[in-house]
Amino acid sequence: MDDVQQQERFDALVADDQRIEPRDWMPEGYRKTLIRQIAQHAHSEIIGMQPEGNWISQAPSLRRKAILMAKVQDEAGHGLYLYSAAETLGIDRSELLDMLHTGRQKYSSIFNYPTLSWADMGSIGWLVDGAAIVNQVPICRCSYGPYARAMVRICKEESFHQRQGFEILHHLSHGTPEQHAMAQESVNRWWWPSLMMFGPPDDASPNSAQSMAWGIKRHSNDELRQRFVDMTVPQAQVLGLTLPDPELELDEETGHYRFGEIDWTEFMEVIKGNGPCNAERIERRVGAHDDGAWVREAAMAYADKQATRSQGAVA
Ligand code: BYC
Repeated sequence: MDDVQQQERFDALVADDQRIEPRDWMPEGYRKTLIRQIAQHAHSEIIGMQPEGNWISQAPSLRRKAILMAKVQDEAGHGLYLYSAAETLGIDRSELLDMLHTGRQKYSSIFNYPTLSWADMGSIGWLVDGAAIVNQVPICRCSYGPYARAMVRICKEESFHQRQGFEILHHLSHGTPEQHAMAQESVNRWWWPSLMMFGPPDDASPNSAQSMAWGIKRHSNDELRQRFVDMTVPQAQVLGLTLPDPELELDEETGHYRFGEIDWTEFMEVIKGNGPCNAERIERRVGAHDDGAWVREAAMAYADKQATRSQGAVA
């Protein structure tokens, strides 16, 4: 097939809601966009281990500690599925990590905020994982097969994460007045950054139109943000907590909640690297990567030895 026929076949597969697989021809822009988004997503998962990892040793009970450890391990696993999905596009994991470490690829803005209290484990689970689910469920229908399939398992695990965060906050909110205040203070800090996770407003989102035409994104940033607000407001009522937005109000006509203006200047600063914890997160990630060099070397030496053995067996 010549290039025109290849493009026609690709367009037909996307239009017909079929999956594009690694060996299929794809436009260079499609490949690059997927690498950018999947890598950013993978980086978010492994950087996202840090804010919660900081609380494992301070969890209030053995049960809470075991649950938090399992959750943080799940996030490592999500990173691994996603790096594997990105590698099917012809890029090496070490290159992706190098781009993360040198600031040439992004990770989610949300992980540049500090975790100041135990209640933050609840807010991250309820709001951050809640936002992640709303964003990621449609990616299970992404046109690129390996990304879509990775998302199915990730979304199942994220649902558990969201529930455990809700349960932490429910417990605190219905506990002592001090516990309730801790939960409320935490939700106050995480609400607006969670809304920013969905990305810039549609009229300032340079990638959305093309990504939607390619079936990588299924909904716009604003659509998903609205869906998250509509889902979360009733849950806050069940928790007995308020959301820090005086403009939050149900629009009876549309059935959607209206909400206040998001501070997009803060968002831009955070994604440019000037958030409260950007430098700390990257420094710790690079440190962990350097500390793990011996593991990678040992794994390579073992793989080389196995390969030599099996060559010997064939000979
Ligand atoms: N943070 O044109 P736009 C999780 C960037 S982790 C940082 O709308 P796009 C979890 C965007 O990359 C959640 N940067 O972009 C883990 C672009 O810059 P570049 C991670 C952001 O790609 C552990 C520029 O702004 N989830 O679930 O069409 C524990 C213009 O934006 C952000 C994913 O990654 C942001 N929030 O749409 C708990 C989901 N938003 O790249 C939870 C997959 C925008 O051109 N990703 N930017 O330099 C997506 O769905 C899309 O990439 C986005 C952005 C909706 C995030």
